[in-house]
Amino acid sequence: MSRLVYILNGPNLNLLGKRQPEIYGRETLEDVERACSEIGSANGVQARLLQSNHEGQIVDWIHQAREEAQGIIINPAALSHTSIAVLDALNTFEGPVIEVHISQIHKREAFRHHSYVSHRADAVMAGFGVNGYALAMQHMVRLVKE
Ligand code: DHK
Repeated sequence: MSRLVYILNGPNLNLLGKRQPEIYGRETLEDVERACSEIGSANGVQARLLQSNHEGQIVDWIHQAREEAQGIIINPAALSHTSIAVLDALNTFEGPVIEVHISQIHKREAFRHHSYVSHRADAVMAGFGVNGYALAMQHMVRLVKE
């Protein structure tokens, strides 16, 4: 049976590669999608990367994932630090959830140190740059095949 993993991205990540490259690097979400799809297809797992600047859209995609995905990788971006709605939505999802932060949020401003999403995430990546998505995908393919 083929497996599907959602890779959800929150506000401002559409500008990845252009936005504050000294923090987030020069690679784009398209590069992330390519890297994760390669890892997925080598392991019989499909990756679907989605990005929105709107909290409700992220919530709706998590509900959609309940119906068709076996795992979620999520970079909630600023919603990490503010959104109980995203946390509640993830709590309705039964499969594995991996949270990704491109930057090392614990080294940054205090308001970035707490993530609501971490209350649900089974694993958290921070500070690996965009490679954090690929590392998360490598782990996720193992989890969804178990
Ligand atoms: C991305 C953002 O947009 C910030 O709001 C977070 C996160 C950190 C990241 O490192 O990927 O605080």
